[in-house]
Amino acid sequence: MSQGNYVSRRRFIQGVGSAFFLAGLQAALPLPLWARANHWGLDGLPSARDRYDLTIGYSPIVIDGREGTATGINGTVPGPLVRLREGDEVTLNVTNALMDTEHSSIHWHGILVPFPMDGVPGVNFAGIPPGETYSYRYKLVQSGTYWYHSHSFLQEQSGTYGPLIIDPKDGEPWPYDRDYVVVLSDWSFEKPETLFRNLNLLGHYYNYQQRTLGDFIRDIRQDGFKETMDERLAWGKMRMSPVDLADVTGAAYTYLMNGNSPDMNWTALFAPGETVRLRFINASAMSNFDVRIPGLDMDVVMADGKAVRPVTVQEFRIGVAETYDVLVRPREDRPFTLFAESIDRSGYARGTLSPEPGLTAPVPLLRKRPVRGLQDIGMGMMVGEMNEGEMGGGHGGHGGHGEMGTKDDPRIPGPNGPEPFMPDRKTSVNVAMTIPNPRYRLDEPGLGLGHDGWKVLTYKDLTSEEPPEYADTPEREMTIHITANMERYMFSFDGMKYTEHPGPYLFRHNERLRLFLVNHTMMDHPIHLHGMWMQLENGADRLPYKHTILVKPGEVVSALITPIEKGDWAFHCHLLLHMEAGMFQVVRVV
Ligand SMILES: [Cu+2]
Repeated sequence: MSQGNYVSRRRFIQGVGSAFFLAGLQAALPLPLWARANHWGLDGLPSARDRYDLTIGYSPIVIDGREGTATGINGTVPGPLVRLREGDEVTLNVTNALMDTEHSSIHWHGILVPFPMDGVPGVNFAGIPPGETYSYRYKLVQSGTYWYHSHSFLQEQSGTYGPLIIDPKDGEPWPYDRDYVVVLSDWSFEKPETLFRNLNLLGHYYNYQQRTLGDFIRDIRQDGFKETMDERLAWGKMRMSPVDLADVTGAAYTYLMNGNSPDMNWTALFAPGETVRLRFINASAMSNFDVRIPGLDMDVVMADGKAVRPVTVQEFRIGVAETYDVLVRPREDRPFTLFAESIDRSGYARGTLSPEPGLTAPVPLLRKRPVRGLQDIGMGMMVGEMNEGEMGGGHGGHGGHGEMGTKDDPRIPGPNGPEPFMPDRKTSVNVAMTIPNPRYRLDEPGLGLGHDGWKVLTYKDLTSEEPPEYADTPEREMTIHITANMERYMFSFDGMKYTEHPGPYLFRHNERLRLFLVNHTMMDHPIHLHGMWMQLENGADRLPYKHTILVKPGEVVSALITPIEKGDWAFHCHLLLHMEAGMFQVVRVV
């Protein structure tokens, strides 16, 4: 992890120049081998290697007959399957062939590396200038299902991502017959910069399903005039709308499964009676999904690459950047639909698990779009708690009222619970509302889930399979508040956007830290910490390891962290445009 990597990089890139640029322009096959339909899974693919050469360049992409330009890797979206082996020293040479960009980069999501290998420009390296190559070298101390993506500008949205799996050195913990990678993502023919600009103009730009006058009249009939008016005024004051589950919707996106649109129908083959491992990776820029396979139980056996005690479910929510490995055992000689519905019900990614090529199973209808109530964000009718935002003098009140008070809930750890958030003059414009009494919600599957008569995974269900490595009592507690002014498309931590230079959060090397995350917004945010694990305090006897935690509206979660590597690490919301809008910070381990 010395500066030596930079020196060797300089040496390495000498003489690279235009040869790589030409390689990037080659019109390669539109899909990499691993992502094509009708193959027999990872067994039919090359085994693990310790060296990969990846070139990020403009490449054609064809979705449902329409052609666009992607920032692919080695000419495809998603990029190549990077398959590595635990314990190996690996070399990953990444070349930036995007000749008109300032820089590109690859971040190895969830992989523990020394900080100069982590790949976040401006935080732990300088980025890869056009025409140059950066050699990432590190030793793998883990195994499981992960992914990699650009951390430069909005390149991830236009295709710079791929799966990364690490074979364990001592064999897999459970037997199975087939092994498939299932990468979920969201593609738009609009340029990512256009998506971002439109949302900055109007936070609801891609939400065509706003509530209508008819809904208003129906609500008055159901709930009475005063109740309905109070609720509408409350939402208005927060400058938010109760239907904003996702900023960018199916109106702009085609949802992809291994680079295939729903109509292209990516297909995985099985023989009846086999056990099939499906490695779900949410490589979307902005889309959380609800995944199910009608007719099949799924045993969740890994979360974020780490083995968990198997949980049998019929559905799970996967936040952006999370991974879940499931085992399924189809006995019948018939096809099954792999269905990943976007959480706002505006579209889906779809594929088929089939005993032979060319078969399809019924595709479920999209469910009704859920509407958030104020209770769903932990607000109740506490209209007085809303910050006036742009008035400049907002006082997020922190009255002691509230039946669901944090201090009274024994499931929230620590003697005091999370610290309250007090926006001041500097931060109030960035913060549309504060939640005075954040709630424990780890036993809830998420809005719109759990009412269909089948079991949906919750974070409470996750128990690590690994023996505890660290103490479960923290030496120190800190709270980070997730804040936003959605209408103005401002996203921040503790009311400060990254561009406002709030200064890094300080973690101590090898300390045992309890980090509270409090979500003061009405959206789910997948919060990702680089360089170290977060062990979610969900009451399990062995806390599950997470690199990304999907934090629900009005929720407080806590995680125990041991910062094992000194250096600067990124900490951010993994909704790409939220990160771009300011929900990003540096964690400095000293
Ligand atoms: Cu976010």
